[in-house]
Amino acid sequence: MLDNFERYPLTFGPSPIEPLPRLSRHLGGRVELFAKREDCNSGLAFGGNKLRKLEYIVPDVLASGADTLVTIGGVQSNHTRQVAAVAAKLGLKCRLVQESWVPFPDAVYDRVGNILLSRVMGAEVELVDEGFDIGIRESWERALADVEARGGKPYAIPAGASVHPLGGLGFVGFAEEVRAQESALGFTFDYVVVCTVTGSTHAGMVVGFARDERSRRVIGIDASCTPEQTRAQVLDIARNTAELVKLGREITADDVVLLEDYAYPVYGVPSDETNAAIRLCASLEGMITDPVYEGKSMQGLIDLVRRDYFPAGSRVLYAHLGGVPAINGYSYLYRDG
Ligand code: 5PA
Repeated sequence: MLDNFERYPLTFGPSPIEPLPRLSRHLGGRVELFAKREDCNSGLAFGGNKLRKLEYIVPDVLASGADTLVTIGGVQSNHTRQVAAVAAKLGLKCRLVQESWVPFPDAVYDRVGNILLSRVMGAEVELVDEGFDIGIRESWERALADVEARGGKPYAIPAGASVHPLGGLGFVGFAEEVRAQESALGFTFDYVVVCTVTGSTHAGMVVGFARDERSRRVIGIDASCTPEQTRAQVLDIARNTAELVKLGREITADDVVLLEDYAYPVYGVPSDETNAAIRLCASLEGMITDPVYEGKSMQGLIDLVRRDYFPAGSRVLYAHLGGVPAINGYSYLYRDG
């Protein structure tokens, strides 16, 4: 589906799929759980889902002649960290707008984890006192104008690289990659579970899995806590991406499954149930998930298995999208494990 698009490799190659036998057994053994490890997909600053998206955006960056990547996220954004790594790798400058999306009081929240890594990689970090919103932000537009005013040539990457016209392609590729891995494994997955916030990860999967009519088998777990906006953005990106790759059929609201039950209390703050899921998965599988994104989709996965959402015998693929560095910003929560 992606043969006509240029790709600049930033990842190691296909990310591994591994079984989660102890977690599967612990949850009753009726379904078989697997993880696709996008969290260790690259040597660039710990990797993650944005690198897969950026592989299809970098050719456009290089063609544009820009000298500065400009993007936006919360203080502990994984996306901004991955953009900083790509800028370093390409020899470009990087300007990051980091807004106060998460009302979290940890004393070192703006010093450790992702933001620390971005600073070490040489990005110019600007802290802005604005709340959570996945839309286009004034602060980001100001940063773009500022780079220009200083004589630079900015390249604009929106939050999560999502509403960029090429933002959905990377996870169309994810579906193609899963299909190839399925033929090597000798079976297919019945469901894919994915964390959804700015939308292009989920949207790319919807389009990629539409090819074998599995869009509705992609179970999005909302972590934005603004699910209406997230659902609309997933649908929008999926429609545009389907057109771009000439899917040959319309994507409709029916293709997008987004569960809203796990994002509480608010974006970026884990509930007791999220923390229990993080601890359970870590202690049974040694697989770490974070309190903002993957902990919430892990909570969703565990709850759905317990509630028999997946028919007995199902094989369920959990897309682990990365994000672990942020856990350092939550040190007080996990001081006793
Ligand atoms: C993020 C996003 P989408 O934004 O493509 O829906 O992906 C959700 C997601 N898991 C899931 C992890 C680890 C993520 O980092 N992160 C954002 C960030 O600024 O880091 C874009 C919000």
